[in-house]
Amino acid sequence: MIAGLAAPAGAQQLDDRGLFEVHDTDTAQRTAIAHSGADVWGVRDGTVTFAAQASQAEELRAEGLDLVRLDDLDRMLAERSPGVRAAADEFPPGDEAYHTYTELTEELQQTVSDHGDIAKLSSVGQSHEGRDLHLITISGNVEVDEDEPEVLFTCNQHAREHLTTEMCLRIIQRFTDEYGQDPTVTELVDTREIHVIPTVNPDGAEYDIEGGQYRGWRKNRQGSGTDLNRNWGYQWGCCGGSSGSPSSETYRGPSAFSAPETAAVAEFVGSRVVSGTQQITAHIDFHSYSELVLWPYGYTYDDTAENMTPEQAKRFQEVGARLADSNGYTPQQSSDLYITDGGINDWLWGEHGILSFTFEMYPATGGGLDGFYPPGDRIEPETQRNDEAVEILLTEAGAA
Ligand code: 0X9
Ligand code: CA
Ligand code: ZN
Repeated sequence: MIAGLAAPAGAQQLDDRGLFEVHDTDTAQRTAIAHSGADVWGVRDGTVTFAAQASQAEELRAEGLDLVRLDDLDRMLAERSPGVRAAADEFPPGDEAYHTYTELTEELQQTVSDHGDIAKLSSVGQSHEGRDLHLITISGNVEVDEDEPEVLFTCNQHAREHLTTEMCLRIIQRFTDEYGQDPTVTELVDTREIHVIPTVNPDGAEYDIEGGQYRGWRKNRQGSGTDLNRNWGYQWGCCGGSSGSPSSETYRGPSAFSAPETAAVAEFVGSRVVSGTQQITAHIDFHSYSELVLWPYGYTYDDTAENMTPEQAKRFQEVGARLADSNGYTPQQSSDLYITDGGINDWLWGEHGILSFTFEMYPATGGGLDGFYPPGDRIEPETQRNDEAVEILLTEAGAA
């Protein structure tokens, strides 16, 4: 892997950008905001928080939206990262509990060295800059592909959503350290194969922290960046839920799976089709923020569509409600937020029939940069908050 790459010249800067809110939006207005090229940070109770250039803000105002300008983005980023870091690639003071890519790698290696009977470390491929896309698999007799329901957890498709990497890491630590201690954990490890990919976008995550202050970076590091969660190959680019412009924060890439990161995860998922049957039955993709439980489809407002019968839509609603009940998030179909096409849930469900959810983690409302950069002391309570939801999903994977 290539560590500590300097920012390429011409990388998109965040200058000139402001943070905005619009209150009391409906779904069509939120889709319009997302479609304008603005960078939607969070949505809660009809209030949308987003970053936009002055020109984008003007266009949205011209469309009749009532924008409130909260702050200057550059000023906020500078203020959020005070003090001196221990190392160029370290998180800033107060956030050291977050794992850099190097620290994450060491933690995963330690886990398999401590728990080699139930945990296996591999890689689904390399990122654009050549970092391994780590995969940890946890199961009793982990070296044997037993006939057990498989479950996938993915984190950190979006670079700046560092809390999600910690969420995947908690799942890994909990289902290894508590094995043989906690009866529920033991039972689930013995009867499932649990796959965890703690960072789908390691290049973006490193880029976000290595510049001396947080960059608020979202995409991968291929060219001016592809939004990985618009690059999946089901109804890719179909419906105004992504952008064809490389400078956009929701750039879908030149073709589905043009990003090595999505292509590698997709290939791994494809490799789990054994004798014509997809072994993975359930999945959560962790994002931040807004405290939501979301399910497909994202590309259409319709509850039912091709490969989504009324019974299947009902199952998503029912399981989604139970997940949300356990963590206090708000459950809804993904497109109730705004239209997204090329998202991971749509591909995992539409192509592979995997019961696939997105969790938008803490906080409910950002208002500022703490939305993406909660202080390090929030990691434990906000990842622990999802322990029960993870158990529910693992249990549900056996009922698919
Ligand atoms: O827009 C996104 O990709 C996700 N929100 S975020 O603020 N973390 O960027 C929401 C994705 C939900 N949509 C689908 N799963 N289709
Ligand atoms: Ca097993
Ligand atoms: Zn995200």
